Amino acid sequence: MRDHSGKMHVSKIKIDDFQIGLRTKRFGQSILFCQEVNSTNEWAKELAAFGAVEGTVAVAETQTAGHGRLGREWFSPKGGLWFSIILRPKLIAREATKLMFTAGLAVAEALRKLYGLRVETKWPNDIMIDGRKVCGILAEMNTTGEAVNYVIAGIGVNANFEVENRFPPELARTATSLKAEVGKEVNLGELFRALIEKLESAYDLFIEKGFAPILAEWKKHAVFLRSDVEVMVGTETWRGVAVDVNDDGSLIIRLEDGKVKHVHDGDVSLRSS
Ligand code: BT5
Repeated sequence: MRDHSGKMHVSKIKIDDFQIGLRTKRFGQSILFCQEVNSTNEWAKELAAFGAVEGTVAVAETQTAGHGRLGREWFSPKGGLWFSIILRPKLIAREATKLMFTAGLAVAEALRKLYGLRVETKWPNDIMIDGRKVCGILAEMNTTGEAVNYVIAGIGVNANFEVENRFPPELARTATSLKAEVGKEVNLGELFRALIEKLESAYDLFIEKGFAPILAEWKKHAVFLRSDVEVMVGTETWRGVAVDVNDDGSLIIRLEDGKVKHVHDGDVSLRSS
């Protein structure tokens, strides 16, 4: 297999496992693999700019510069599932963040169904198991004026590695992997196919019926709701109760002084009482 930089590598990913038996109409009909890339989101942006069709997926075995929101580092060792999918929704820019919830719902449902785990959604883009992050989602868009040209939905799942061996200690305390939660290595091809199938069905639901049914399902997995939380927004920290997620995707918190605040971007952590 030839990687993104043109070098030949033998991959641990079994490519056929990813594609054969995939029950989708558009998503994953075209899949590009490489052993190592800076970021599958950056790679997918290039593919989208060259006209790659909706549903095209870029997968890598490792990322050297995987990133999260605000350019934060995303650790992407071998054994994880790191991929990005190109979406071309007819949306205006401010609607595109709803795709992050759509993808989050798809991931939570796929992991629940495959492994029977109590998988949770946490605002805005985290997938958690027992309070630890197992997956992060990054939606990045390209626009002309208000119109969205394409959205790259990047999904990173800690699959077959031990976080204790691969992550710095403070991150190992807040992260987990499927291997740790399931008690054995998972089949990456089966996981990928389940994720892509759920992503297509959730995306189609969003496009046909709008955000309401997605958000309603997403909230069913959102264990952090009605809990005491701390929300970091830039350098500010807000404390209160996470009351709800609004239909524009913002988090509604009731602050300790009783005032209600809508937060559009930030990081939530649960406060132990
Ligand atoms: C995210 O950002 O959670 C989005 C992560 C998206 C990663 C995928 S992998 C495929 C595609 N290619 C990319 O380059 N990105 C996407 P955010 O909410 O900003 O969270 C980032 C924070 O999560 C970091 O600051 C760390 O604290 C923590 N973190 C980093 N790597 C992690 C990991 N592998 N597992 C759990 N937590 C991690």
